[in-house]
Amino acid sequence: MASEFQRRKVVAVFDAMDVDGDGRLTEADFQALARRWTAVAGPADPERLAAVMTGWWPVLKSASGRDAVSLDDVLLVVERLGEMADAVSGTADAMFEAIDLDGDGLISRAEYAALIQTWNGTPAATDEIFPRLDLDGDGRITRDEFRVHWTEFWAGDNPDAPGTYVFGALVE
Ligand SMILES: [Ca+2]
Ligand SMILES: [Ca+2]
Ligand SMILES: [Ca+2]
Repeated sequence: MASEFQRRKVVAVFDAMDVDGDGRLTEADFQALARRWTAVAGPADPERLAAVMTGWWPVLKSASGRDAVSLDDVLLVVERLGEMADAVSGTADAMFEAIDLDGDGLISRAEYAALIQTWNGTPAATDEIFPRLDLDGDGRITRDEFRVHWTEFWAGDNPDAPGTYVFGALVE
């Protein structure tokens, strides 16, 4: 069973992904997220960004076996993620490539802020979160740092872990 804390994290992300607010995730939600991302991404290749965001959909669809995915479906998938370490780190790498808008192999503050704006639909403060994710304090998030946070978010159960905040301050 997912813990209460994991459930709260998943609820927050589910609500962000459910762009049309009908309580189910469908392909249309991911297309809407992809449009939002390309709108805030500046000069980055819009097709590449859209491919990453809409790429979530077939994964969720096949993991849940449904055409419209409910919160409970997502929770069932998340419960199995602890045994799917390779899949989790694969999605971490795909997301990293998309967040790294200028392709320099690092996530800057501005690139992270663009991700959070996509996720929330509005600009949101990231000044307090970014330093927590930047484990070595060099002002950039490396691929290895991101992989640690991403895995913690999806498969971990520690409210104090920096990875809890990888999608912004969704969990209060
Ligand atoms: Ca929806
Ligand atoms: Ca970059
Ligand atoms: Ca760093």
